[in-house]
Amino acid sequence: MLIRTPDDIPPSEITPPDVYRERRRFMQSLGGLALGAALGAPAAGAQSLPGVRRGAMTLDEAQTPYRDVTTYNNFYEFGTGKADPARYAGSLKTRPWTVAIEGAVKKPGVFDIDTLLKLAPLEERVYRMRCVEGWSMVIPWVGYPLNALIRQVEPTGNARYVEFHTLHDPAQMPGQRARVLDWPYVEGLRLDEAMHPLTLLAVGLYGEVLPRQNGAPVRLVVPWKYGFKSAKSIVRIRFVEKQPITAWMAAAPREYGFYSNVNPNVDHPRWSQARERRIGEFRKRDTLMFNGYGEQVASLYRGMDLKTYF
Ligand SMILES: Nc1nc2c(c(=O)[nH]1)N[C@H]1C(S)=C(S)[C@@H](COP(=O)(O)O)O[C@H]1N2
Ligand SMILES: [Mo]
Repeated sequence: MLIRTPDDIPPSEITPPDVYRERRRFMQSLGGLALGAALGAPAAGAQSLPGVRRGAMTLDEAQTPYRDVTTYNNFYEFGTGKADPARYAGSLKTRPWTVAIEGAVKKPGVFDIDTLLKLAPLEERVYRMRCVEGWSMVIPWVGYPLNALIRQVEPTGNARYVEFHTLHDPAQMPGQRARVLDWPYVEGLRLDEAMHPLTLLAVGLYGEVLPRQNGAPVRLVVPWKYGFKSAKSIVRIRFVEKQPITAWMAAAPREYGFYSNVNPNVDHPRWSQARERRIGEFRKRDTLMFNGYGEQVASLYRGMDLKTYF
């Protein structure tokens, strides 16, 4: 994000979701490994997640093709190029995996990923995702509201914010050998934002286990905020009293604030945030306040000057 790339997206092929699914079914019936890879279908052997029900607040908008969702990524732990995560994230070991719950909670502990997967019913939630760089996607996530986990660990009265830490292991994450950010990647939310029913703990997309480049095995999805708030490959969740300093705030405090709510009226210091390019489309769209989720989240910020608290 320190690298300016808002406008250099090649218009990619649009595959309507039903055509996509049909094609995928066809290829699966063929067992078409090479063909599937060529067309950008889920990798053969990608594990589907059973028992996923349709979640609340899910969109009917056309979904960004699987290929774009899984090959055009930001995941600096694997390099700063958009194609790097898909190319290099194979070195990430997603089992065994644990998530430590720490800080101001009555029941701290370490959750195994397979326990976490069964903590609440899995839902499909189709959400808009708006990157601070000026592109957007519509992604069918699989997961459950983060508040299901938070309730289980019982935050104390001192828990006002929640920190999310990505794995720090340069052996598995070659991008961490470069000092683009002060690793590990840390993000944060106010407790009420973390408890909001829109905020997801995601473990899959397009009905399948989360690809590594998208933040396997577990990530955050906060759809009314710029994409960088949605930390990937989380190993630690810490409840704290003071507002965390996130990795992006530490790197460029004038550019990336703690809140980072999608806001077409508050520009990034180096570019406008008024419009966006939906991946797969040519004409730009107007960016919506809170990424179109204002009805659900505006009340969280009542009385706050969003230019000050950007
Ligand atoms: N750990 C970590 N999480 C991260 C990032 C990152 O570099 N490292 N990039 C963020 C940014 S800038 C965006 S836009 C989204 C992209 O998610 P996607 O690749 O699944 O679309 O992940 C966010 N989460
Ligand atoms: Mo982003």
